[in-house]
Amino acid sequence: MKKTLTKRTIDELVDEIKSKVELLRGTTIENATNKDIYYAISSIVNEEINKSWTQTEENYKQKQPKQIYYLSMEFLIGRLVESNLLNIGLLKECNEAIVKLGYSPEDIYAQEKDPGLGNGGLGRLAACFLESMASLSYPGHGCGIRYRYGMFEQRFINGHQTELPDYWLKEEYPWEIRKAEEAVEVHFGGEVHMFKKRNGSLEFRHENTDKVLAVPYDVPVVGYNNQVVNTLRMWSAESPAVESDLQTSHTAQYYHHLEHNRSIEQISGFLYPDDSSYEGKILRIRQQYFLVSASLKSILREYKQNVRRSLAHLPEKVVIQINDTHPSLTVPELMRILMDEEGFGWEKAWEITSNVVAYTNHTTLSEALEKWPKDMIKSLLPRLYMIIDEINERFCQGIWFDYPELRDKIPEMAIIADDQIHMARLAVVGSFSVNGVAKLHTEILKKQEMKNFYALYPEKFNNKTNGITHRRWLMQVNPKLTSLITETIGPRWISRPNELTNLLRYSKDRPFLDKLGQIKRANKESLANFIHEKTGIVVDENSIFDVQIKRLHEYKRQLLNIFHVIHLYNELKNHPQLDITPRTFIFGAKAAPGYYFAKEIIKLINTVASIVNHDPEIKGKLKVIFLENYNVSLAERIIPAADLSEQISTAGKEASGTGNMKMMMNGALTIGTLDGANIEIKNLVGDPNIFIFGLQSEEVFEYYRTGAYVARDIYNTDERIADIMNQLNGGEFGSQEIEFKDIYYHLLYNNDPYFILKDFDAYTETQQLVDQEYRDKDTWLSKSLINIAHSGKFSSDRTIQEYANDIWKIQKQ
Ligand code: 26V
Repeated sequence: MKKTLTKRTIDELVDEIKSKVELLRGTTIENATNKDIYYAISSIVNEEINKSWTQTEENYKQKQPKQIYYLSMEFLIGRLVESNLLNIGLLKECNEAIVKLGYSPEDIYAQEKDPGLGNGGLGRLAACFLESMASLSYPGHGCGIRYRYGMFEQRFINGHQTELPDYWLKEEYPWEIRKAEEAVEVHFGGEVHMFKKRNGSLEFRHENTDKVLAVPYDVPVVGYNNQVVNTLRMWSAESPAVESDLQTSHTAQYYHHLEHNRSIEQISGFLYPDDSSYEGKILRIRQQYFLVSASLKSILREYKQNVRRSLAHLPEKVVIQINDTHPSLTVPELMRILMDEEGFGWEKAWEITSNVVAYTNHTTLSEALEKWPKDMIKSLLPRLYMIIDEINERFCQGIWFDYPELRDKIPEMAIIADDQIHMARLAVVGSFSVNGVAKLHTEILKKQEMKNFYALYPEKFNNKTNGITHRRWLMQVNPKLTSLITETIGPRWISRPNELTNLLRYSKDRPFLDKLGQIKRANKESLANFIHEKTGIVVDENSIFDVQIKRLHEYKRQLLNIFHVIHLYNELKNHPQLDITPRTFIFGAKAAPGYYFAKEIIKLINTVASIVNHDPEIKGKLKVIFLENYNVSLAERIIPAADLSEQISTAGKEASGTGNMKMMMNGALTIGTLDGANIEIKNLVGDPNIFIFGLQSEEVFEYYRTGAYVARDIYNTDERIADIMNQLNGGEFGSQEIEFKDIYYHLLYNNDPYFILKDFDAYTETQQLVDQEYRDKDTWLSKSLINIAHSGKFSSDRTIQEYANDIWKIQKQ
């Protein structure tokens, strides 16, 4: 039986907020700060959520449906107050109540710290998936790490990125509940002893391990309008030492204890901020094992409590989806538990494990693939090493005997090779499903990156094109557009986002397009105000808002974008009368702290910005805005205001992209390469409604194979490029001298590995087309509408439905 939501009038909400402020915050409404109001509201929301949370758990206990556990080192959940209000159906009422009390909803909601527990796309995808699972009434939960420090806070000092620690737990985080009684122990190190049992079988005892206490903090995942509340369980590492341990008269021992505790707490100390280059750091592997071991223990305990059947039936009741290879120790750890603790033999344990685990691949960049030095695993996780070694032996033997045609491929398929453990290979071998995140990406996995494995296990491979939750990324961030859509086609699109295609009928409807234009305009005004507040720079709301927001990486080619800006600037300096459509280039990007070249690009963009923005000869036709500290909250401000969405990665390199979908859903047109999900966007909206340019992935691969591309030839023949390059090499930019020699030398001496110079001509030409087309307001708006109308396909509800049908085989509850 479902409990229904307590519906409130605005006046009732006002009264509740008042009384919460008094009860919880010990102050009166007259003296309440924004923070007081925020905590009062979150408490009201929590009371509402908690009823459904217990109800949902009760329901799962009784019905015992198959449960999905989404294991991820990152969950980039963003602020929760607005999305929880939206999903329980109180957002509008709450906004009005806040206004009635004389406060601003925006200021109240901004009191919440945005937890930066992820790097970018992979972590945000995990958050969208949890929200969709709850909204579709699927029993799916997240398991992650409660890092004390999230993604660093980015500041620009003289145009350089600097990193500040993000201590997001300084004030109480109202959405988490510590569940001390559900803590589990995780064991590191130690020695493995082997015994021969009487029946001749072997027994392994793992002794003298370092024990770490994993304490769960649960965050509710609220479904939309369905009273479902699932759980995101995040583990925190604590010392299991009891107090008496510290009662010692030996100072040395005392310090030793403190030191030891500190090193334990380090495990959930901070998020690693590099998302594209792998380094075999011991702390990172500790984090991974900590997540995997704690989550498995909690999953199996739950199974035993509720299902009360042999673990042989685990695959009927549990799927563990691993988000990239980061949690791939799930395979040997589950094997260990089943064999050493539950008494299964190898074959049965393997059958269970490989039917529970499913693996999602998120990148083909070789520098991001995880390979752990085998000695490191051997000393940190000796029993797991033995199991991985055995998995590897059996796997290689299996190929040798059963697939003689693949014999010569064994060195490139072996899980342990060159003294390293190849985690992607372990994940593929130990799982029943391997999926890519967009059509092209999955094809590249099958035909290139993992072709040997595809030959071996064709049935495992499948595609699940990414998606985004339209509740946060349309309804929450763009309420005006949401109302217009609902007024026009009714509210059914909210539960069936594909029905956004009903908007296509209005693609020539003047009054409708006018309203669409007014909404974009209003969103641009509010972003312009924000920009002014933050940077002091005034931007022209009639200009094209040209947006590139994503992690800074060479393959994403922010450098190509800024080359285009420099080119336009040079053109305007040489031809002051040049007729160009005014543009505001908006950037948001964090670079990994150790990624020198990415940081040079940040410095270059900031340098160009400071010159262009203050040059009177440009007459405000160009503005370059690089907003600091790009994160989920900032994305929510920028995306509804974007006219043009920059998705310009070197073809074949961006697995999917999800920012492309968010901007499309908010009516931006895409300028992009045929890469990742851009291809699927293009196939839906059609060529006239997207700006595609540049090399295709096949051509890129061909150039890598033959080495036929010579960057210097372009430098020698294209004057525009020679000019820009020479400016970087200590030349004049405006009235200033600038120097970015490393960029200059890198492009020429490393032969421009991401084809910036090669694609420059096609890119600038396509940008000229954008410039022309933007002048025809009605046609642009019509194209914008066509993009919105086709964006329903990219709701993560569709993605989750596909995971549920094809991989998880689960039913809605
Ligand atoms: C890799 C590493 C390497 C070791 C250090 C820590 C760390 C943290 C994260 C990662 C993940 C890299 C893979 C990734 O983020 N892929 C992105 O996944 C998005 C969601 O599927 C997709 O849209 C992007 O195209 C893809 O780049």
